[in-house]
Amino acid sequence: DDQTDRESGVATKTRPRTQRPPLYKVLLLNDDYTPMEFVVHILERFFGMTHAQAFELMLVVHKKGVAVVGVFSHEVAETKVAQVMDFARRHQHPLQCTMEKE
Ligand code: NFA
Repeated sequence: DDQTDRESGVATKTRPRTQRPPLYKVLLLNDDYTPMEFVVHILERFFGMTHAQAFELMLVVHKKGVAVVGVFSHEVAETKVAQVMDFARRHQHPLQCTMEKE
């Protein structure tokens, strides 16, 4: 991390770039059929939100069409999406959950 100028011999500090793994946004999409309370339950169960937090975010998705419900590593984001999609399918709701690189 110390760089020495070849001509002057002056040492200067360069900041070593720290590698951080990419993060992924998990998105929840609105639809006309999934019950509001089911969405609230998903946000509590898989995203660790309180009932109040979950209700508030469900309303954002309902009103805006989509919202970020969390930001995770690729592996964790994939797991969250799979858990939501599987739970929705098992309850025969059309709820959609996707992920995208931040
Ligand atoms: N729009 C749905 C309804 O009115 C509720 C909903 C919210 C669905 C967020 C999906 C995501 N029942």
